[in-house]
Amino acid sequence: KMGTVEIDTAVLADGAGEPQKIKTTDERSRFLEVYSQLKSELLADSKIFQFTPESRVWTEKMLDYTVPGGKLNRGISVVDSLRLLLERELTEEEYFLSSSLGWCIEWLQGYFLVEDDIMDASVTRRGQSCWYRLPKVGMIAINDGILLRNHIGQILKRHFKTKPYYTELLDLFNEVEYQTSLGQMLDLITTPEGEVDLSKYIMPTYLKIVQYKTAYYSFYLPVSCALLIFGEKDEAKFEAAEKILVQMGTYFQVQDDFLDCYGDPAFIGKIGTDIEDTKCSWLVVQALQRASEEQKNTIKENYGKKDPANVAVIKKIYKDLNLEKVFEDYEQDSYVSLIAAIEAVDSSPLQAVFKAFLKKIYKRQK
Ligand code: GPP
Ligand code: MG
Ligand code: MG
Ligand code: MG
Repeated sequence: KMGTVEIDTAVLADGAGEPQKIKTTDERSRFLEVYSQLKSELLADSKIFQFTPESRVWTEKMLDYTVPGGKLNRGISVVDSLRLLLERELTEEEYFLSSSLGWCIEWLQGYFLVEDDIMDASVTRRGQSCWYRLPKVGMIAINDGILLRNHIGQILKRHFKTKPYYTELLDLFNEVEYQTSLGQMLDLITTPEGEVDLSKYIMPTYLKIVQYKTAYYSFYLPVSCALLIFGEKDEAKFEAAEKILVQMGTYFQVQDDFLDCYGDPAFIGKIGTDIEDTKCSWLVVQALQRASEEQKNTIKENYGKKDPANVAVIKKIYKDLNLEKVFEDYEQDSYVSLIAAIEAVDSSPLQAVFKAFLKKIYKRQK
């Protein structure tokens, strides 16, 4: 189902001419084969650790539950980006390397989501119960997240140790994880338990949170991974990528905040908790910019409460303020300004990389 918007066949220009859905399914299953290989390698006994039968079963279940079940946009983008940078089809080795880095990003995402769902007290994720909510898992999920994070180092060591860009790669993953945890900190300390402080929900704070908690790992990281495999040395290319991809990641998180309230849980695979969790969401920031004094008081009294009746009051105010239309306009404006920024980049392969990424997320429904 998710295959319909994923791959820009025109940009890929592989000339095979088969229907897009089949191509996308193939792309996904080829990518998943690499997951199976990386998983088997991690589950094999090594100098570091001899698995007991129980621990091997636990790890395999945990991986299958937390790593491959998402849209795989971030991971597959490494492969797509490398293909666009090289302007040709990938060799077996290039495919394997780029998809392995893609999987490292999916592992990182699995780790973030396992921990984020605990912190946000979320209930569902990717159409199933959050990992920590399974009765047998509970707080073991905290350590499972730590394991996922450490699997990345193992994968990188196994497959990239001899590459000239190994140090840069390790540094990139470390830097981006640090940035994401800084963003997560801002997200969490802007929403303390108890008294709701509406003065915190302003656009500069919002932009800083989302740039750090989402944009770096979701957008800058996949493209930077592709640039490293490609052998890019020019720092200016990475900087151009950062500038545009942070902007794109901001747009992506605004969509995430919008879908938290307006998305269909059955389709987006998760139940929104931003209102209950007092989050500095794009919607509440927009609402406060438009609310009357009376509406502001109502927001203050009802935001951040678990009771569905309070949540409904907030959603009613969003409706009265016509935030759906505000979002529609924002989406349009973001697209126009991103395209303009992309067209100002002085490298056409890089432009193609950015456009392919934008195409995957523009007007997404999940
Ligand atoms: C997503 O925000 C943010 C992350 C997944 C980063 C977590 C970082 C850590 C260091 C654990 P979100 O809570 O809005 O995402 P979702 O809506 O998917 O729960
Ligand atoms: Mg969350
Ligand atoms: Mg969160
Ligand atoms: Mg969210």
